[in-house]
Amino acid sequence: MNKKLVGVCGRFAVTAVALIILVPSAGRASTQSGAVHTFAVQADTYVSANAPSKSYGSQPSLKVERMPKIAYLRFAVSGIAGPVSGATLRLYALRSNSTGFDVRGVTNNSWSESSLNYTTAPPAAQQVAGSSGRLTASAWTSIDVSSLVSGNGTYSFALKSSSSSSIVLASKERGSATAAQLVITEATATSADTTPPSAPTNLTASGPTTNSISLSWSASTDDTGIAGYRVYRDGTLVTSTAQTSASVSGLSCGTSYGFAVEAYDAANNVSQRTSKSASTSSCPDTTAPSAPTSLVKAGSTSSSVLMSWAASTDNVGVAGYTVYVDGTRVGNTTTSYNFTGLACGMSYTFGVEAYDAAGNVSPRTTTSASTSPCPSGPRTYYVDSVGGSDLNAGTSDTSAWKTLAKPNTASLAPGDRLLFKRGDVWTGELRHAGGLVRRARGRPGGWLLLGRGRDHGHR
Ligand SMILES: [Ca+2]
Ligand SMILES: [Ca+2]
Ligand SMILES: [Ca+2]
Repeated sequence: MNKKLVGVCGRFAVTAVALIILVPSAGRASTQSGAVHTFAVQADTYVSANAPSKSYGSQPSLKVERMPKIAYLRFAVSGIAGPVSGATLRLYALRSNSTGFDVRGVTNNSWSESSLNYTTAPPAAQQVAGSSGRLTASAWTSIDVSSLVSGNGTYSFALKSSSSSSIVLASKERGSATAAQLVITEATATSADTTPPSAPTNLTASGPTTNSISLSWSASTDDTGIAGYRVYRDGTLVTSTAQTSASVSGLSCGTSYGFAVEAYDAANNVSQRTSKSASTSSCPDTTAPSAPTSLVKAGSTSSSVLMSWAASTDNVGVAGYTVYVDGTRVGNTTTSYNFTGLACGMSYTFGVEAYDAAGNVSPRTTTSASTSPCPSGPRTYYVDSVGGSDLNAGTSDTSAWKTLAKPNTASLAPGDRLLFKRGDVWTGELRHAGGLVRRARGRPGGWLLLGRGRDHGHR
């Protein structure tokens, strides 16, 4: 096959200098709007019914007439980026002709100009794509074949005529300056934009939940306008939007992700990506603390019990303990609690639960313990105006009361005794529950015993 292809579109050789003058606007499609591409014919020949087995592919001319003689031309179209707005077949007439020829499409592109003859010629379409009209000798004629050319690909055309005299056109063997051409114009709107948008800025992640994060960013700019944005999560496209924000869902709790956003325009020119890392909210705590252990009585009085226990553990952290006495909640604390207001000599069931900040509660640990026995027999109280204190319990010489106010208001039972430090001085009356204390007598150990409780034994 003779493939002496002379392409003007971005790959013309020195032999095509003359064509630059003929088609000055030829250039690269991707950088011009309404770019024009000119393609030199790839193969051309004609067939004749007078010599059905003869091939004319190497002849310097193409002949067309009613007899019939039919010319075939083939073009290879490439480098068209966008839609085609127009296609023109150009042929150089060597003789004038008043009738001219019609152009039809040929779907079979596998023919060879060196072997094509009338017998083997592929059929031409019934539909006429365009007509040349009158031909002038030594001049170009142009036929609109836009209906046959849609973009890149191979195209074959058949030229037929009702003229009784031969139409004679230049074939490529006559020279590249007069060889047939197919001139294709790209649509303007979609051929112009090769400039990508600017990268989105100020990418911000906000409002994290356990499974979603909101993203927002400042709009990109573009010479022809932003068509939209694509959002990526760890490099995987997750959504496209025309807005400048997006919510990415389906995430895992307590996890860091790398997000990126890019802008694109109508021609799908894509900006650089802007990225940002962000984490979802921490996973919810649904695990309860362990039950407290080693719950024991650490001390007691006749009206209180001090309980202590070993700390519970938790996947996040123990926030506190709830304590119970005989099933009644009485308060929160750390790893000990002093239960007060109890009756003397009684057994109680003490319980404790651990809880965490999410409100998960451990099983309750319980144990029984008793208050100290109830006091029995007469009680003795001490009053010391020098070394005592009314904040003391008054039940021993080292915890003596100080003033008369305490013995005057103390709840005394029959047989109870009040001991006053010998040598001390008190001002005022010593009274108790309506009756004066009457008797006093000395006693070893430096204390003065005053009276007997039976003198005012009512309560
Ligand atoms: Ca030829
Ligand atoms: Ca653009
Ligand atoms: Ca927990």
